[in-house]
Amino acid sequence: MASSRRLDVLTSHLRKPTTDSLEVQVTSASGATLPTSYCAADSALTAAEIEHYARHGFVVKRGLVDRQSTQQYKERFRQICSGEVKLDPSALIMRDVSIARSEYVVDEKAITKVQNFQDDEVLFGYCSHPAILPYVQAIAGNDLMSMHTMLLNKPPDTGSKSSRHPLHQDLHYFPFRPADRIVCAWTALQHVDRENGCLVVHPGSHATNPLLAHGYPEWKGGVNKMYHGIPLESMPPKSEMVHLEMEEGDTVFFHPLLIHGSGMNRTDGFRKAISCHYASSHCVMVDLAPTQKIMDDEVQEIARIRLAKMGMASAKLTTHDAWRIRARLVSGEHGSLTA
Ligand SMILES: O=C(O)CCC(=O)C(=O)O
Repeated sequence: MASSRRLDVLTSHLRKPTTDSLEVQVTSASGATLPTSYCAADSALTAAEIEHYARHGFVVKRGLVDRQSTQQYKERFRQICSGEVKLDPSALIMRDVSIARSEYVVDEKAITKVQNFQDDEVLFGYCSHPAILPYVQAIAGNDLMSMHTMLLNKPPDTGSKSSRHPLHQDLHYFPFRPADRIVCAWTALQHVDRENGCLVVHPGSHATNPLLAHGYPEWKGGVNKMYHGIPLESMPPKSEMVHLEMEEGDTVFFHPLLIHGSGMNRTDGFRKAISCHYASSHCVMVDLAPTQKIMDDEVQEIARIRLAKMGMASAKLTTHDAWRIRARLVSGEHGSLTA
């Protein structure tokens, strides 16, 4: 959907009388038209917050997730790192390129990201957290799947600058549409600021950009696996970037076309956050655009390695299957996404 149309659809809800829910027709990237509901009427977001999301592509809710939960997620992460808790083989444990190369790696210092924790009951509690879900429903509708889960543990930079996360749009990673029915919730598990590499966003970029071509940036100190970025010529001016400094429990909800990333961690501590990407269960799977081929290839490569480790070297998994098996219903009913 063209960006101006996307803004129109979102802002039109502000003008609607408050009926229970609104059916809108959304055309997916594959050309299919599907009905989705947008629950502005009884939304957890205020009209001002919806407008902020529509215009800027993100909205921050302060103190949204309680401290007991944030502490629980951090403790679970510690248990995973120490080996006390073993994750299901579908979970993906990532290490920083520069740290993974170094000789001495202990405990949680080794692990920079845990992805696909949908089968861990403690971490997955975040995805269905009662404080988070109403906001996600306000943006993507009541029938919701969690699609991608991450606990991020940005390490102190070793000097290589590899702790940076290049500017990117999350939609690059996803083979489902429409983009307006996908949203990320990202919660700080501690104080985050420019020193330890908070999120940095380009407000409004979700409305002014299509899905851009992504690739590995040419960084001398190395780039972490799957840290794809937008090309230099599409980089927003630095002066327009906004750093999201947050406290433990603060949560930002953002659009999958929003250009964002995070800076280097210049402190001695690890910077922790937890996130989940949600999609309406009425989204549809699409063929990845030619601009997303790098992503398709890497998903296939990881699937091949995983299947081989599980003794199923001859099995085949399509990119769509790889997404479907990690999708979990978190509210409402199943739809076309997992059909
Ligand atoms: O938490 C971060 O440092 C950045 C995370 C992010 O942008 C992502 O994983 O898409």
